[in-house]
Amino acid sequence: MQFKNLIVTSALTGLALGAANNSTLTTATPTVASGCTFSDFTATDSAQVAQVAACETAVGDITVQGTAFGAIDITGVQAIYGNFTVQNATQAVTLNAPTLQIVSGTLELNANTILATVNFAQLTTVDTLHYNALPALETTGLTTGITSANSVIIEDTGLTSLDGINVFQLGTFNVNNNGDIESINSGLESVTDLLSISYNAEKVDVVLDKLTSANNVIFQSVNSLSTKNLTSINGSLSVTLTSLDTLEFSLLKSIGNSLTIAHNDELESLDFPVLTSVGGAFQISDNPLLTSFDGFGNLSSIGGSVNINGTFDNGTFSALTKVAGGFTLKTDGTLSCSEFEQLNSSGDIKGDKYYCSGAGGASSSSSHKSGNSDSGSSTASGSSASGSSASSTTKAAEAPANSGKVAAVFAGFAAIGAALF
Ligand SMILES: *[C@@H]1O[C@H](CO)[C@@H](O)[C@H](O)[C@H]1NC(C)=O
Ligand SMILES: *[C@@H]1O[C@H](CO)[C@@H](O)[C@H](O)[C@H]1NC(C)=O
Ligand SMILES: *[C@@H]1O[C@H](CO)[C@@H](O)[C@H](O)[C@H]1NC(C)=O
Ligand SMILES: *[C@@H]1O[C@H](CO)[C@@H](O)[C@H](O)[C@H]1NC(C)=O
Ligand SMILES: *[C@@H]1O[C@H](CO)[C@@H](O)[C@H](O)[C@H]1NC(C)=O
Ligand SMILES: *[C@@H]1O[C@H](CO)[C@@H](O)[C@H](O)[C@H]1NC(C)=O
Ligand SMILES: *[C@@H]1O[C@H](CO)[C@@H](O)[C@H](O)[C@H]1NC(C)=O
Ligand SMILES: *[C@@H]1O[C@H](CO)[C@@H](O)[C@H](O)[C@H]1NC(C)=O
Ligand SMILES: *[C@@H]1O[C@H](CO)[C@@H](O)[C@H](O)[C@H]1NC(C)=O
Ligand SMILES: CC(=O)N[C@H]1CO[C@H](CO)[C@@H](O)[C@@H]1O
Repeated sequence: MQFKNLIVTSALTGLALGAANNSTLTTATPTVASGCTFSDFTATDSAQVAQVAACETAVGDITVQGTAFGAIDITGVQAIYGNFTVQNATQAVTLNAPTLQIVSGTLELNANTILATVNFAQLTTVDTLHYNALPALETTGLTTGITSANSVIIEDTGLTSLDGINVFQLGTFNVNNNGDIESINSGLESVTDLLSISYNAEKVDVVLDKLTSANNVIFQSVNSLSTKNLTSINGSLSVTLTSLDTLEFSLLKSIGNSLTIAHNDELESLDFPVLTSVGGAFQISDNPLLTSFDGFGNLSSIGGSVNINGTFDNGTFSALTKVAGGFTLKTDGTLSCSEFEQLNSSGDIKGDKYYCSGAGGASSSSSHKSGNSDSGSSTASGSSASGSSASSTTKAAEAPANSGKVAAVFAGFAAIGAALF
């Protein structure tokens, strides 16, 4: 009894600290019927699943796995205080949990290769929702929808759209490698750690119009993107390998770390009208149809280095007064270097390196400018972010969009990881 109460209490505490936004569920002490406290319980046959299903409230970590079931049914279970995992149930076609409302730990569906129907009709609360390797699953089964969670990770599924994620704030929202997904539409307002939408179907349309604040943000291989309300990104923003023709962040005021816009084959215009500062590196590279980098009319400060290449006819930074790192611009369009030479000679580029090659030829200098230590703190963080984004795009470029998905996704994470230091 003592043991049981301890588990229940700690599960509830974890939930309350983590994600809870439903006082009814989180302050009530669950009544646990006898036989409903599990300790690392693994169900491999239907009788064992029935043992779980007999519990309105179950406490402990429960795993269902193996080839014994075509259907997994836990109708009757309302709350699981612990983790609930269904993995490697390779014969299961359906998972029925119509009464389940809360899983205080991780709810994970993993490597269930023919699972086609999931019923989580009343599920609203989880700490982490993780769908992985579910090629036959086309809909989430979240009818009411998740309203309270810390992390949502959806990878390698057959989902055609992602809905039912109606959470106000998440730590992690990571949707990757879902080859059939056509739309991602969420009412998320804030993502405090990582927002990553990568390598899904090329046609995926992403709508995050309620999102106002995020930390690290990765958009890779998306077809369209709407982030109308996004005003601040505390970490880095990376937009790569997309088929966007225009990239617009109409309310975005600041990016805490680096900005990377690279390998977007159809990108023709950029619009960041109110962006005033980029805390780390600034990189625009290998976007073959982008002829202008006008669109940063209010950008006054870049905390790292600038690296821009392409076929630019136009491009200006009319408000820029400080670049903490070096400056490299290569264009084979009609844009000339004169404006940037002025920026350099007026001392606004604090880094050691200045290089510009444009319509009028190339000019460069690399010197130890007095009063600037190249290992100063802000410069150092800027240049480390620059190094990591450069290596990430190099890897992405080596790996063709389809065959190298996993490697490039890891490269993206490596870049974020490095940028955090
Ligand atoms: C809980 O929900 C209410 C309204 O639905 C919202 O105002 C509040 O910020 C939420 N709290 C958390 C911790 O998400
Ligand atoms: C909390 O959960 C209870 C039981 O599911 C539900 O009736 C109630 O509407 C929920 N409250 C909120 C604020 O979501
Ligand atoms: C629940 O799952 C998470 C990750 O999936 C794991 O870190 C944690 O240890 C699990 N909880 C318990 C009590 O095993
Ligand atoms: C998954 O199931 C197959 C066949 O039953 C088995 O060979 C394999 O080891 C299982 N993998 C895991 C991770 O349990
Ligand atoms: C932007 O956020 C505000 C405040 O949350 C909201 O009223 C508005 O509808 C949002 N805009 C869009 C396009 O969703
Ligand atoms: C970003 O930083 C601001 C200021 O420190 C903070 O208020 C906000 O919650 C942060 N947002 C995220 C999503 O981390
Ligand atoms: C453009 O810049 C990036 C990052 O510095 C670099 O990796 C890439 O090779 C450059 N591309 C061209 C065509 O110079
Ligand atoms: C700079 O931002 C202000 C609003 O803060 C806006 O009115 C103005 O048009 C912007 N300037 C440019 C050049 O985009
Ligand atoms: C850049 O500015 C520095 C002075 O701050 C100057 O020494 C250097 O020659 C300039 N480089 C070019 C290519 O104009
Ligand atoms: C949008 C814009 O400013 N376009 C200009 C780009 O540069 C050419 C000359 O190189 C101008 O003619 C365009 O008006």
